[in-house]
Amino acid sequence: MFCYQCQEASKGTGCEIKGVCGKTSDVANLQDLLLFVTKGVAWWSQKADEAGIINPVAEKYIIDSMFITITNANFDRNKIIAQIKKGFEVQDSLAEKLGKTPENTPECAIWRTDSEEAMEEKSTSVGVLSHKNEDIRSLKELLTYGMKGIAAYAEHAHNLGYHNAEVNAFMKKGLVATVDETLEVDELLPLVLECGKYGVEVMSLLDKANTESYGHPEITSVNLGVGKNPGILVSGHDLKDFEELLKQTEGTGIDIYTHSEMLPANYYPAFKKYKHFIGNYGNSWWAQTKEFESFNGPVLLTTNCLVPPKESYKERVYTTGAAGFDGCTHIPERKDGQPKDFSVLIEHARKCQAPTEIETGEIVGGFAHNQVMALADKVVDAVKSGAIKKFVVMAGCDGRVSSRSYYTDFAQELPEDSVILTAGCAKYRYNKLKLGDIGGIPRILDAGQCNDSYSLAVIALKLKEVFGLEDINELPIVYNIAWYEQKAVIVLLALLSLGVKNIHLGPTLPAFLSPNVAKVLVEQFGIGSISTVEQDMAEMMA
Ligand code: FS2
Ligand code: SF4
Repeated sequence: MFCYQCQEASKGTGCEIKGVCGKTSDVANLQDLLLFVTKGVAWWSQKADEAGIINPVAEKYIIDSMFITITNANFDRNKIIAQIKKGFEVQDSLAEKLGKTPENTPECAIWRTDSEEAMEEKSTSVGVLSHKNEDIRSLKELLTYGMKGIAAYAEHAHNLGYHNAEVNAFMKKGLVATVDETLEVDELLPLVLECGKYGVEVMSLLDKANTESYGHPEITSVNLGVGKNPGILVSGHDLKDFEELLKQTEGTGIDIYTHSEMLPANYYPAFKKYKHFIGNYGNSWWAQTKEFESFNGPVLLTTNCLVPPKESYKERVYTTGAAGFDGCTHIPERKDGQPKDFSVLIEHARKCQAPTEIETGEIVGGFAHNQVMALADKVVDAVKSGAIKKFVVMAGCDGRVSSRSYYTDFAQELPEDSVILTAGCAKYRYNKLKLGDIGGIPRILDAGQCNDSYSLAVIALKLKEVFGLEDINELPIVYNIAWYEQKAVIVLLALLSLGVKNIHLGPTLPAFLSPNVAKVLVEQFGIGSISTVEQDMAEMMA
């Protein structure tokens, strides 16, 4: 195996024996093969588009398969093998519709086997290192990881009935580009930036899907304590799953709590009306090995954010959608427009004790674009009067490494006339600090999940308009972003495509950036790493 797609890549270069995330070598290789087959599906699907053949099954397959390979999503070998086989079927059906095999068909579009052994063998030769030139490899992987992020957001939007044909078309174009051996660095770079543009598109689509389905997030005090009933804890990012579970548990005596990236579900008007929705339990994804234990009840992983569960609570872990783990019960997909059936979790919860309280109190969030715009006058006045001197975007991811305490220290050391804009799980490094407010505006404004970084961009663009500025970089906004997995890659590319410059990215720069590609990002966009809190503070607050 060789994988370097996340921030915790072993030794800062790549995992080669087993993933730091817990992914085994065979699963990592099979995920590479799944990507290979998915590229074949993209190739056939593009040909079908050219011939005017509509192929939504292929488009959904591409989204699902890419999502499955995101860090901490799916560790289930059998599920990945089944998805590879499904890919062969999708390819065959497109080939049949097209009638003949076109010339220059790439290997990923014709390779087939039924044998697991042959899959294992093939899987070792189609991974990251199959690209020999390190700059080409770097750009193709950067593009691939950006598209994995797009796939995740497209999947959530799809679940709510929202699609964007241009985003789907770009996914195919991007995937096909990764198997085009003739492309040079100067042709791949624009594709990476185009990926960022579609990142903005897909986040906008998901924002529309979420807000039209569940209302605009609003200022909310989220309870951190627990009730007396047994509960179900929901993690991951999928709001449709969350809604269906809320409906199915109403009146059952089972309470619902959010974990990690599901926290922003507390901000949506449509979910607040459920009395058995108690609040948020715990912290960001990596704290789950302790917090799932003390929760005592079943846990539903709707997407990535799964850490291989300990035996002590594994039988309480359920997966659905792109998530999967060998030995954990998987809740099947919706069929014929019917909701998913969560009754097995409900029955399980009935036999469990109520959660053990690990903290009390409240945190405040819900500052997505609509809510911030409702406060626009206040915010603009505070900037004009000098009460707010800087906005600091500290969006992105949290992770296990101890050096991420940098973000807690940075938040704590910020001058009192600065406001943090956040989204994603990075916030857990500082969202329970008492940073106070500026004239009633909290100093930490949480827009929501990682995809709600879109809200931060909307807010920035609106402020640019209000202040009559030419360039988004003239705003008193600085960016100190933390990354961990591939959704953060698309958020970063999206910000670059909007023209944002001088983003600080930490805790370390991606291992998949070759020195030359990193140099381009530094020269063209001013991307920088982080150093010490003192030094970065002096630079960013200047
Ligand atoms: Fe947390 Fe980072 Fe959300 Fe992941 S914000 S680790 O990309 O999907 O979460
Ligand atoms: Fe390693 Fe991250 Fe890949 Fe897991 S996802 S194998 S931790 S680089």
